[in-house]
Amino acid sequence: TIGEKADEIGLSKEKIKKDFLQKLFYQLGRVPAVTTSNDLYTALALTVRDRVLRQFVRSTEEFSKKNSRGIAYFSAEYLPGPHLGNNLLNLEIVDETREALKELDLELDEIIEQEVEPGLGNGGLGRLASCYMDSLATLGIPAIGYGIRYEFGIFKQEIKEGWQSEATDKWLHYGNPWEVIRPEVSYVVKFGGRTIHSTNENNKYAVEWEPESEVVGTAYDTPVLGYQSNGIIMRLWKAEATESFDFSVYNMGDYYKAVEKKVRSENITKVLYPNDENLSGKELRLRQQYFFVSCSLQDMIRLNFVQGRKLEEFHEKFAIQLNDTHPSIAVAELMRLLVDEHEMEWKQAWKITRNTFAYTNHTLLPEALEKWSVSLMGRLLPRHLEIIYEINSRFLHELREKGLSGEQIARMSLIDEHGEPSVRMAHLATVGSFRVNGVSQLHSRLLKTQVLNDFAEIWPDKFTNVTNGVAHRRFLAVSNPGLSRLITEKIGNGWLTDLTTLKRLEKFADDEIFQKQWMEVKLENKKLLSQLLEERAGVKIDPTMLFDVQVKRIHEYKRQHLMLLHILDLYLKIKDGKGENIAPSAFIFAGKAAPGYFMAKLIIRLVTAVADLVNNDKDVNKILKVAFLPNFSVKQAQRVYPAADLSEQISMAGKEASGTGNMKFALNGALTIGTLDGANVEIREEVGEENFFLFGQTTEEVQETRRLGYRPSKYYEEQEDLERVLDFLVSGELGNGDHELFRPLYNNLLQQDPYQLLKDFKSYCERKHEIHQIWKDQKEWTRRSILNVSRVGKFSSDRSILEYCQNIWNVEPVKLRD
Ligand code: 26W
Repeated sequence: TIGEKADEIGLSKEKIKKDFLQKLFYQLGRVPAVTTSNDLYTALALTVRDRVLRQFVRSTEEFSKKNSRGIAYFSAEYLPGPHLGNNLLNLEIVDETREALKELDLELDEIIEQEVEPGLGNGGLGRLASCYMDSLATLGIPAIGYGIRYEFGIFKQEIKEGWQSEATDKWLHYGNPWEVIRPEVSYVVKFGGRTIHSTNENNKYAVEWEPESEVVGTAYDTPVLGYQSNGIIMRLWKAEATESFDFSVYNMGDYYKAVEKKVRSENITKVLYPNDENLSGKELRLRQQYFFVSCSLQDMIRLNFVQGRKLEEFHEKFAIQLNDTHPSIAVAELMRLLVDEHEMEWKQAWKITRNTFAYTNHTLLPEALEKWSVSLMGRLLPRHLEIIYEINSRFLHELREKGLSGEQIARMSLIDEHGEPSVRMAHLATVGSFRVNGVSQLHSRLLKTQVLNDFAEIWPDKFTNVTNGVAHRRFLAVSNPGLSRLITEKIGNGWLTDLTTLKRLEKFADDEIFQKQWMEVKLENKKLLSQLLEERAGVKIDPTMLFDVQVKRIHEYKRQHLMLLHILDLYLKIKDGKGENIAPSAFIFAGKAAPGYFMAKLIIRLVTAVADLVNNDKDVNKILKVAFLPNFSVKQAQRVYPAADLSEQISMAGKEASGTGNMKFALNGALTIGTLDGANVEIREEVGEENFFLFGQTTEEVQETRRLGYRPSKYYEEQEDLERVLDFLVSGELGNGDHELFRPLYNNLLQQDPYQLLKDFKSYCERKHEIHQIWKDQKEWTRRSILNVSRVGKFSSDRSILEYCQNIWNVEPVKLRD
């Protein structure tokens, strides 16, 4: 029977309870009467991990039987979010576990709360990698995610006197029950030194790399479970010294040297760089990139041999997806391994390399396109620099034969000769890959016509698009149980594996009873977020207000300050007694600023200043509230999206590659106000233009504005409202009477305004006005909310991964059944 089966594989309530108590006793040395919350969490996590590992082992067996092409996802960042709740959902044992704990007088949700998530990424790119892991597992693709096990992840953000302050993220402090250490899976990685070129005894040209130092990388595996059965692993590398303590040392001096060496080696995986934009010349960052790439490629070559394959078949056995250029040194490293270590001919090695890699670009921002100075690369990776030069000279030769102009060839070269010579990593990745993709239709088009235009012209078929998607099981099923239940009641639970079935909700959009239930769920979610905001931001918010939300990394191009200018405009109107058309609104912000990014930190300071002003003004605070939720993370995100009414996606057109928060909001029933940027374009196409609040210039208009010589002060001079709001920034009424506090922002907007806020301000305010009128008609708002959810089926990461399978990797899902 089903019950017996569940019992046998540990999925029954009884089995879960028994194992939980055993873990508590035997692994933690505790009995229920004396436990800390962390003991309870750890015992439950270990109980669940056993079940996850079982699925993983079975999938691995299944995959190796099929012997299909395996996918290695190379990413310097992952943001898996809390594991426990997600794994319970995927194992389909949420209720059983809740019951089992209840019998022990314990509350599942409280235990889930205890988890500290791995913050091993900055934002969109890292979270996307984890969404893809979820879908790869669910779809049964033989895949492995390679990355770095940072000891300290993205900093913990605190707000002190209105400013962001950073604290270390000690995510491993309480231990990590989800990972399995594999001490036997470890590789040596070399750095520095010199190369020796010679002709060996067989008269073969050979290069030897005599490094200055070495470190060892050890694998830490975290199983990632897909929905209902499959499991894959995320394999993260930790750096250690080659011999941690050399006991053969003869004197104390040597002993201390050995200790120092150990410390220096372990530095490599100490900390994640908290930048998601320019990061020039940081040697440790290049060390991190090379370290994880080298371990991963050595691991794959070992697997290739274990499976009895020839190295010549490497590209048939594997495809490697490069998550941005961060791992792109892999192109040179694979060449080195094949040519130098395995004595393969250059031509054959190059063919294998070019048929192994595919590259995803995630940004058009010029300052975020990675470059490494030739001198740094030569010092740290002397052999790789030679290989890059060789790849380049052959490539440029090809271009000359094609008859390209000198100018064009210089533009395409892997080496940038302007100023300090440097290696253009995006060019290396493009030349070394069989496919290059952008992450939304608009972004892929801009990639082809602008940033990588020269390459697209010679290799049109290399370029393609895969629009991003999100793990809807995490961002709807796990994080919004109320809405999930309501949806499942109406259309069944098929949406868990096929999000497009949400379409079936469409016919209930006008159903008044359904609308009422829909509103009730949203209100419950808003109450929960209100509680959180009261605890964490000290702001009391009436849950019936319009929740108008912008959560994402703080960046000028994302224009959090455009939203702030509008809030100040509303504030001033209310003060003038002209607030009658304003819908009571709570403006909610969250997001981290790179620690060295002054403008972004000043924008956070402006949020807290506006919050102080608005929340403490008796004339205003019945109508407006402003809150900054500190330390945005996957965990926080899961509480924010379900409670949002309005999603702010207001970047300057042409700057946001895709955005993925936009999808998470829409999936949870928020309407969007947005520009025609990134995936907003496709969201609008799906939900219908009448259900999307569009404003601002298009990418082409933005570029035209710039070409004609943009003068932001013109808008200041022409628009009274705008003038008043901008002047208010330096009036002393914000930030405890300090006139100068926001002067840099004021000057920047009036003098340069690189992201054209002033130009888009008017159309943004007009749209907001319209939104406030529609909000007053709650039925109409709810109808649109239902339509939004029913039409965003496209944005599941399952769909994205299937496109990668078909258009890039050429693999088919291996479905595993119980
Ligand atoms: C050099 C340091 C650095 C670190 C990270 C530069 C750039 C990055 C990332 C590429 C920034 C990032 O997360 N990009 C975002 O990727 C998402 C997933 O594709 C997109 O949805 C976002 O639009 C894009 O900004």
